[in-house]
Amino acid sequence: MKNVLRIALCLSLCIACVFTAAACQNNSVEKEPILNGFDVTLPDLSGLSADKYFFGYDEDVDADEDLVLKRLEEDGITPTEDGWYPTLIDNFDYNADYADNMGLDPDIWTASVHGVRWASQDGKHPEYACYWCPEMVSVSGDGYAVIRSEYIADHDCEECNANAEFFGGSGAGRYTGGFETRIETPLTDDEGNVLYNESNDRPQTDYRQDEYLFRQAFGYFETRIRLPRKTGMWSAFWLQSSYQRMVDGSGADGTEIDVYESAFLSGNDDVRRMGHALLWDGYADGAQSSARVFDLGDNDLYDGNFHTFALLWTPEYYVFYVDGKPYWATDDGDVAKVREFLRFTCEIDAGDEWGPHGQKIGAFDHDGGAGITEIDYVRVYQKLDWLDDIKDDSGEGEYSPQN
Ligand SMILES: [Ca+2]
Ligand SMILES: [Ca+2]
Ligand SMILES: [Zn+2]
Repeated sequence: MKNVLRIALCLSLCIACVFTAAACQNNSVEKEPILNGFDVTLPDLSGLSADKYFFGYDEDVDADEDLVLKRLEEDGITPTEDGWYPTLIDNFDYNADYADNMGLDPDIWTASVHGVRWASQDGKHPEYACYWCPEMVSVSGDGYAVIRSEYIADHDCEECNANAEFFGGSGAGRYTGGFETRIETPLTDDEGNVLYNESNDRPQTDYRQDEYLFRQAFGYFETRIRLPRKTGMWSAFWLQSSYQRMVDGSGADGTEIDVYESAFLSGNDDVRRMGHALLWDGYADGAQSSARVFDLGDNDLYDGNFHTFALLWTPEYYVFYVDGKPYWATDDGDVAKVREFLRFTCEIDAGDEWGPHGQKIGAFDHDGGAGITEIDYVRVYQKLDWLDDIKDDSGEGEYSPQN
């Protein structure tokens, strides 16, 4: 169960708006980039191949310049003059060997686990909840990772069926999902049965028990995506730390970094907006966040074309880019110094039509086909200069409870 994003978006932005609608309507949309004097130059990656590459995930190597250079040499890779080198390049080319992992390279990705993402807020229609099922993730012959978001009247999946008590019992529901570089395992009882929270029907997890296929601190993260053109849902590319919930007054020990959230397909005047967010110190008492929504001018992200979304994460600040243009540069939350995993996820509204960033996103249409999110590639690079600044997870501070 992935409640991180939901809680993040809800508590900090969405639910807050439900209860403070007046404040919500005043949510400002920035007309101009906010760069705060930081150097927002895109890294010069020319000379580096864009072919598929995976440095691997090895904390005994990834922060040691000598060991990094040794491995790169073994892999036939020479860093750029500025010290940039690739760590994860996946173009999502179809590979029959990956069929058992929803088409995704099992060395890099897991499909996000089953769960009730959002309980239905329509009492007459409990099946209007948003469910996550790995079967909504696939890789197409066109070379795209695809996440489907769809109302399915007769959803049929072994694990969904086995957990019918949590999935409405009829197989009907609003289904979507995601994939990530984390291995999340819900907590189980002695007999291996998933433990659910009685209060909200969500599987119990403890993020401190997460394992990873890939994590990185700092670098340049770029993805090319065709956004889903359907109301009542959104997609996102984000980074997360399993220690985001350690409440110590800082995000240096782990910050949710929302590179983009496509929540603005609701009304023609809204489609040229994009939101970016930072959230740290959990999602309950003590939770802190910083977010901005920008007016993208003539750039319509819902024109049916692919668009790029990128993050430059230095030890001192973050820069958020859309189609190569920097919109927000900030050091809010002290800037995370720890390794974080990657996530691509979709969300469906469960009845209140609120999305992230205090935006009404419309009702999710049960007809008219699935919302299709297509990810052409993700490319991650690291810079040699920054390896010394990587910090191990401290695990200090108070762990923010589940909510
Ligand atoms: Ca913290
Ligand atoms: Ca591709
Ligand atoms: Zn399923």
